[in-house]
Amino acid sequence: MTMTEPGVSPADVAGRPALADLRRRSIEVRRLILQSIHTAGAGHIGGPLSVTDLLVNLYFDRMDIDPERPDWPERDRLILSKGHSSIALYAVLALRGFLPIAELATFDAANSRLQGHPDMTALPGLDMSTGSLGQGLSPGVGMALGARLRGAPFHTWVILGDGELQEGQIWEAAFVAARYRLGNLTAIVDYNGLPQFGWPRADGFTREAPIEDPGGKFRAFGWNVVECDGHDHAAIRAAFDLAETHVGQPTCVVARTVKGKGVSFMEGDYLWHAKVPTADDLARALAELDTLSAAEERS
Ligand SMILES: Cc1ncc(C[n+]2csc(CCOP(=O)(O)OP(=O)(O)O)c2C)c(N)n1
Repeated sequence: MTMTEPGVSPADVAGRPALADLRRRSIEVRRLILQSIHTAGAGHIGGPLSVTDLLVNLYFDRMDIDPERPDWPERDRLILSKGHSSIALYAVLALRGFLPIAELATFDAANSRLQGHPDMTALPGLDMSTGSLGQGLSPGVGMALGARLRGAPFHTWVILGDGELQEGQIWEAAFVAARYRLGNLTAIVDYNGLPQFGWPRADGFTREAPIEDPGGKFRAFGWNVVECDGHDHAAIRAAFDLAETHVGQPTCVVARTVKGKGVSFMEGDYLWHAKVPTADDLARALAELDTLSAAEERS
């Protein structure tokens, strides 16, 4: 397994956004997630905060996309297979210019383009409708195969939850992707170790990680595997560089993450999987992000 660690990867790279800019974007996205869920009075929160840095890195540093032409045939594709984390994707798309930031206030409302799970028929910029876990890697295989058949240069990225890896369809798709040697396909596992529930036991539920060693399992299916800290933009950048340039095999990036990342009282607490912050929770959470922001400005 290739490991990327903070400090090992190149830091700021000519022609690419500064890492500090990516970190600032991540803080802004986390603010928007918290505010939107509070306003909606509904939504998942731990998973979106977990996947934030991965999405920011993809949309601000990696993917070849154009907000003016969301249906541009040559654009890179992104499938958020863990679709319950939609608010993180909406916030990133808004900051990237695909929709007005103010529209985030409609999250999860009737007739909004921003439903609790992504609806590609409602919002330009979404490459796949998701929400029923386990189904996102299969269309990713189809897109990557289609790109090869058309001779199109785009790369397909699919974000999976580690709880989601318990779905059998993921492994059917993993098998086929390796068979077709889809080097233009990357699966990113948001490896936070916490799903919604644990496994039932006589004395209640365990809180064990839903799946052990996802990298080893993808490797056994014939994939190239890279591991990184999923909250360190330099490490994510280095891992995505390796994934995008690898040929002859699809790559799985196992990104070690923390559910609820960025808000101390939500981090690593499964109860924040889908809980709405009260006004007091929101104020405390935003104050923590302000402190992070101030530290970032000083550094
Ligand atoms: C097929 C299916 N079963 C159950 C659910 C309900 N559900 C939504 S999120 C979730 C837990 C997902 O855990 P994980 O993939 O680890 O995501 P994360 O921890 O990053 O939020 C479940 C069971 C669903 N959306 N789809």
